[in-house]
Amino acid sequence: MAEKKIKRYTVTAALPYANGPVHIGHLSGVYVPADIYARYQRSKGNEVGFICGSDEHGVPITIRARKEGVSPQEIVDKYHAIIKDSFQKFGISLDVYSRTSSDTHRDTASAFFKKMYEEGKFVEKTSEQYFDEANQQFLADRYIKGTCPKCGYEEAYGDQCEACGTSLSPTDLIHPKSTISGEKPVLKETKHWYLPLNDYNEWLSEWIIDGHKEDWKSNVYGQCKSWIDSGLQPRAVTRDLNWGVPVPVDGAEGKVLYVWFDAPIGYISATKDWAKSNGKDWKPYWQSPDTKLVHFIGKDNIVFHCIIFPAMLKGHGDYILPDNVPANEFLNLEGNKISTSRNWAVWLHEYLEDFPGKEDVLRYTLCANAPETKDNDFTWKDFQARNNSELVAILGNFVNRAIVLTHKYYDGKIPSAGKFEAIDQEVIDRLKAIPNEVSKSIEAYRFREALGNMMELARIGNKYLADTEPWKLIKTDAERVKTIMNTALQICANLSILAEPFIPFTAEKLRKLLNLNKLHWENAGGNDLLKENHSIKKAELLFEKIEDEAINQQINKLMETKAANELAQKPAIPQKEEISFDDFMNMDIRTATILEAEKVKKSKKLLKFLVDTGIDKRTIVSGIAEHYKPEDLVGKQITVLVNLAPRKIMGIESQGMILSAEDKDGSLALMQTEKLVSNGSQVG
Ligand code: B3M
Ligand code: ZN
Repeated sequence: MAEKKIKRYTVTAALPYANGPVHIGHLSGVYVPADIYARYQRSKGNEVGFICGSDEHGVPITIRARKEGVSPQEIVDKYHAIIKDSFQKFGISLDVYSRTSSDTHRDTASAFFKKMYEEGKFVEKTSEQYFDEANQQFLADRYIKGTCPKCGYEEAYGDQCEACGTSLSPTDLIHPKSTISGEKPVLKETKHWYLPLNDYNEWLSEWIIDGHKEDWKSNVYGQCKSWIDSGLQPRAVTRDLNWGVPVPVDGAEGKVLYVWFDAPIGYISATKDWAKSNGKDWKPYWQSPDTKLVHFIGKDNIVFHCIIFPAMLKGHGDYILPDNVPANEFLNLEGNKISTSRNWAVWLHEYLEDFPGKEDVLRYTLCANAPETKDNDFTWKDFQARNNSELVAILGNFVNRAIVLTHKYYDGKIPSAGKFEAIDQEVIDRLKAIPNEVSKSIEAYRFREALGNMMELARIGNKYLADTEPWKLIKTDAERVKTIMNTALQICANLSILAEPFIPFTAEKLRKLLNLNKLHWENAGGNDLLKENHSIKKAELLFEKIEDEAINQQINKLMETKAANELAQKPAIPQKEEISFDDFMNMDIRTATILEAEKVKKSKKLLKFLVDTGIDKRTIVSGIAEHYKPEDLVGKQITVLVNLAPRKIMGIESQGMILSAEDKDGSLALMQTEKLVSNGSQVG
């Protein structure tokens, strides 16, 4: 295999924006497959740099900061820490998790731009862009809203209408307004540097359309082909923004590198950080032609990694190009698109808290159901089923049986194998073949298939024990059982190798149970990994059943999110008919304190109050018993409509009305003044 010669891999995983935590969509699309690949290559003995870091520049960060009323730096500090920690706990075996706000990155990105600039690789162009006069700043596309010219939606962004999906440019918007000042922006001239992608069209066409038709995934290839076929246009690589890597040339004050120019260079700067702290040379990872560079990304990043970044690398001239860009499609959650803003997601840091010790269950589910060729759906029921009927019932059960029986019959020592019968030989043949099948699938970036191959070995093991029934045979043919158990245990040892890229926590547990040092991929396939008389540890379950309760809790959490989202969408009740000033002045609303409160007998809804209105002490009956306990209300100052005609309610005369606001969901909030005032103060 040609594959064998390549010994160095630079594996990158898309840099997550540090404007929010990581969710299962990110994991299944990028980080789980990238980690499987990196672990596999390490297990093969290859040199691997598995590179990632936070993407800390760009408009999404500044928008989030503005929303939360903090600085962009505070936002990126917060999410960088959360993401880094959760990746580490989830076993994403990154060699480095760096960040694009680092000095290394600023220097690397600056130098990259500068070299290209000095060699005349950019085109300078002046154009008119929207400017917010109140704030004296140019507006990024996302900072401009207006009416969509296509569908009339009034809140369309300057780059896209989220109602109809049309991609827009800010000048397409009818009635544009700045989301910062709310004012109408004006057009103003500004100078920017463009990467003339049109000059790279022919080269990209040769490199991708002719060169990677066979080995790139069809979704990736197809997107690239359609971009290239429709003719590439120059693309601005600088922005008017005050957050990012400053454009390192004279006359570029107030300008930074476009985030999609600086972010992929982040892979290089992260590699430098890693190399520096490990006494390595970063250069071979990016500059040796014998290095295989692989970018793991989601489908929305394809154009940046397959067209723009390669054009940058080519234009710069010192770097290798990606060998493959195995982008995945998207993962949905319970039938709906994952959305950060609508909180429709399973957040990694929350999962880790809710399911301690079950990292591998999520890793397994996300890989088994990965959106490799089309969008896929994550459901909690599927998660539970994958755990209970695959991990527990097949893998866990097989390993447990093998270990328990070894202790029962041989005091925990590996028995020797005698003569192999046909059924043993068949199993051993599969054992020899499966590692290559897993390899082939991983090397073709078909991780679901690879996981399936690995699990097939566990299935074979399970079936082998069920067919040979050593627990029965032990009474009649103890010699034969030794061969069976030896073979079953060799399968366990092989599983500890093959499972490692996918479910590394389990693989480690299994190694410990088998009392084995870490084996390498090349050992896989052997039926002598456990030597005769080698002692293994007592059985411990690899997986536990997940009960309905834990699953229902997660489903309920999502239901609550859904209800909250629907409520937020629900419009306010329309305004009532107009009234005159006098109508309003006729209402006498006063502050009052609740002196006594009790339930009205035989009524679910009513509470009876004695209130001090400042004018008098009077009785009021109010229908708020479902919202408040009477004892919690005593002593509270509230507001009362005091000149409402008295009414008899359940035989009690009510002299006024306690005022409250009813929320969209039907819950109540009592109307109170902003600070305590004397009872009887008029409200108006
Ligand atoms: N931060 C975009 C994203 O999360 C981006 C990836 C950068 S990779 C260089 O979709
Ligand atoms: Zn629209």
